[in-house]
This record gives sequence, C-alpha cells and structure tokens, in this order.
Amino acid sequence: EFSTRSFNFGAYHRLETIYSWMDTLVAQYPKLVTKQDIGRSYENRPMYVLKFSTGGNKRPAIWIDTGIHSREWVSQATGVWTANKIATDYGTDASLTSLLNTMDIYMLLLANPDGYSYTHSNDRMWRKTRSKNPGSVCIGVDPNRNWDAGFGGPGASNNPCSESYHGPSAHSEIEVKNVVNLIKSQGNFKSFISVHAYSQLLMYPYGYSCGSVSHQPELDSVGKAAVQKLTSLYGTKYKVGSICNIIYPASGGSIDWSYNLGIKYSFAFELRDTGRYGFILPANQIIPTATETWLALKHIMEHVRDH
Ligand code: ING
Ligand code: ZN
Repeated sequence: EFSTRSFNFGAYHRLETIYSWMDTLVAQYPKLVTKQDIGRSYENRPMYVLKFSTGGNKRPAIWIDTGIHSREWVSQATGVWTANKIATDYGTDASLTSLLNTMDIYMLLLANPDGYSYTHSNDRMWRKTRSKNPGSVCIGVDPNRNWDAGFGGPGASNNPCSESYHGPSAHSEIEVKNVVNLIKSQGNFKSFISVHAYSQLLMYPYGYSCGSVSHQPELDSVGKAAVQKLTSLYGTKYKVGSICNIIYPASGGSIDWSYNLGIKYSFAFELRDTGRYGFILPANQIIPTATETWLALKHIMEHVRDH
C-alpha cells in the first residue's frame, strides 16, 4: 500500500491505515521490529504492540502507549512518528542504539481501538471504550479510570454516562486487561509512559492521592530535565508534577497502577496544546509535537538505561 518513506506522518490516519503502516514498518526493519498481538478489543479489533528489540530474552523494557483516550488524536499520531523514529535512528543515533543494545521498547499505538474507530465514524469527541453498560443507555468506560490503583476513588465517576466512568470493576475493560497481562507476563518493565493530550504537562504518580510517592524527588528531577529538552526545540512550555497536584485527582489511572507494580519510572504526558485547539489540534502540529516530545522521551529512556 505504501512504504514507510511515502507515509505522511503529518496527517491523522484511520485505524486500518495505521495497522497496515505497522506491517510495512515490521517488513522494513525485520531484525529490530516485531508485532505482537496482545488480544482483542470489546468490538473484536486486534490490539498490536510494536516491540523494538535487538535480542535477548525479556530484557529490561520501556512501555509507551498512545491513544488510550480516542479523541486525543495527536497522541496516536505522535506514537506513529515515534515508532518510525526509533526504527530509523537505530544504528545511527548513538544514544538510542546503546539503549536498544540492552533494553527493549514496547509501543501500543492504539490503546483504545474501538474508540478510535468511533472518532472517525461517528463522534470526533469520543473518549471512552465502547463497551455496553448493563442497565444504562450510556456506552463506555473511561479506560484511564479502570486500573487497579485506588479504583473507584476521587476523580472517577460511578455514573456510566460520565466521561470519567470507572467501570464496574478494576480491569473490567478488555483493552486494559490485555495491557495488564502483557506487562505482568513480560515482568521486566522499568518504565511505563502513557501519552495523552492536551495541556502540555509531564506527570508522575499519584492521581488517586495528593501525597508524595517515595521516588518523588527523582521523578520530579527527571521530568524537569526531560521537559527542558523538549522546550529547547521550539519553546513549547510544559509543567511537571504529580497528577493530583498538577491537574486534578484521578483514581484508577494506568501510571499509578504501573508505579505500584514496581515500575518506578512511570510517567504520563499531556501533549499540545493548552486549549486553543484542544483535541482538534491541526495536523500541521503533529510533526513538531512529536519531534519535541521525542527529546523528552529520549531523556527519560536514557535515565532509565543508566539507573
Ligand atoms: N487527561 C488525563 C485523564 O485521564 C491523567 C490525566 C493522566 C489522569 C494520567 C490520570 C493519569 O483525565 C486527559 N486529558 O485524559
Ligand atoms: Zn487522555
């Protein structure tokens, strides 16, 4: 259909296009990139993880997911650009090459495939999953309130019609459960990074509590240094802090779960912008957003590699 060279990284693409692009990436870099099927979504769409690895068995690894909230399109688009960047820079960028010589990177580009499809077909502003809620006419669960970390606590709703509905139980959403299973079975993740939009923030745990986590000073300084690099490119300003302190209390979030599982370097990004366009960020900002974000991601990954 297209080679990765002719693919337009500066456009928003449909789910099917991203899935077939993933196949071309794997075909072009078969020694580095593989595609792992981690299960099906509620509506039976496959969920694919791109694994970047130069060998070994269950090496220490970095997790990056994009698009857990379907309407945050610059997240998925940044994921696609970043996956391509990792593949093309391996062997030329010394820092990334040394990282991949000892560690693996896993990327889930479409963490909420049913929602993403729905944002193209029906409702551009859809955020949640597409699962049915028994006893309610409202559809979907907020997949970032559904993790087993302070589940059902502050900043989540028990109303199925709410945009932040936590769901009937922790990991009730198959899309969440599929990730939980992969993370637990691989067992050697050192970093878990979840990419949202918008607000220009780099956050660390917790969302379910405003108290400090034990690694707060280290996470704060890594985050601040990462953001400094991001800002150095185009001057885009970011704030750094814990979820609860920097935006709002939010229980059942993925990075609180990963942190409590022992994955110290758990971060969440809120990409561009600060509200002018919000979720409808113009496509001409995709590549600048992805390029600046890469500098922050690389800083975090280098820190993880060296600690
Ligand atoms: N913001 C995130 C949300 O889920 C967040 C903020 C990130 C909360 C990580 C908890 C954990 O509300 C958006 N825009 O979705
Ligand atoms: Zn989000």
